[in-house]
Amino acid sequence: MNIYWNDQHARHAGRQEMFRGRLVDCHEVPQRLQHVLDELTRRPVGTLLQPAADLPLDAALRRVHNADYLDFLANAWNDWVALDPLNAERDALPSVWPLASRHAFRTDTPPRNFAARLGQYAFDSGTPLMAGSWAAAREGAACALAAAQAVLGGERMAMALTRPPGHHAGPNYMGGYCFINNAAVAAQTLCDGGLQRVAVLDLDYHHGNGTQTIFYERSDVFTASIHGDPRTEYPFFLGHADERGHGAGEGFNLNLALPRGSGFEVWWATLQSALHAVSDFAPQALVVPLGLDTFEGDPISGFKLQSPDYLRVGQALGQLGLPTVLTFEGGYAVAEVGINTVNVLEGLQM
Ligand code: SP5
Ligand code: ZN
Repeated sequence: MNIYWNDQHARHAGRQEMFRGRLVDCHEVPQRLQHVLDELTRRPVGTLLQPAADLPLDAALRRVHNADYLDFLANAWNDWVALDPLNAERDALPSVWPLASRHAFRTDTPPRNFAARLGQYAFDSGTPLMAGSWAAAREGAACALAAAQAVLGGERMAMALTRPPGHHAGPNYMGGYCFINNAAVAAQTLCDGGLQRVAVLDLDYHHGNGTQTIFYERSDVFTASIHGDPRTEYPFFLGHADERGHGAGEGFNLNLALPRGSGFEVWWATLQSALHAVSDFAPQALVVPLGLDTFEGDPISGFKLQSPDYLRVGQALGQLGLPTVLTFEGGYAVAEVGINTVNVLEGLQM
């Protein structure tokens, strides 16, 4: 299996995120990816590669994100520092938003103030943006593009080992530690490479809201997500069972929400339902946004999977027999995230 890893990832290392009225240390840290690399050295289940420098990355990004949002990201750090030179020492976090409410705030009058623009393009205050965030996110997306191209070229499996993660990023917004939706880049690349039907099966603890939104009106990309019930779990405002797609996409989105505290038995049964739905769609390829925050030791999540369970998860995915691209999403039990990730990759190849 080809594993494209993002050698720019550590340029994104947010310091603090807003949580319940305080700034707390970031959970999404560079050591996460380093632990996966270390485990891959111990158990070389794939070939570590870097994406080629000449990939058509900008075109691929524009296929899933709006041009104004990409421009915003590309210039965000300079704009943040221009707002106040002392900002060079601080990560950017939003603090004001155009809340959607009838006759309330307008979104058709783009503000010039950068703090307002950040609020326009970010849906939470838990996603710090810093000097290297754009470079890291871009290179991560290049990994997703390279992985999809490898699969189009005949590889059975490829992984984009990236941070920052991607599945919360929508067409024109960041949030949930995500800037560019790497799984959506991979899925769209597979479509643009000639595949008629691509399935996305999101296994992160949190609902893959960005991916759902990006493909919500499409019947060529089936999106499914198993996640903590949004009535109690982040991202709260999407991920419910009655969201089934819209227009041509009606019936092509599946949300399987489970209560906080769910263990492997119920999660596994839910995975079987998701795999049946994926098979019924008869996709030509599969994209798996792989979050390891379903682990029992995860500090911000509420499922109870154990390390050996991830071998079975990988095996079940492999048994679909589909060309498969994986992207690295959440997973904040830093010491175990390498073992759990490589367990999935090992299971996939059993
Ligand atoms: C990719 C991904 O997994 N994103 C998850 C984003 C979750 N952000 C909100 C988490 C808030 C939890 N903060 C808990 C602090 C306890 N000390
Ligand atoms: Zn997550």
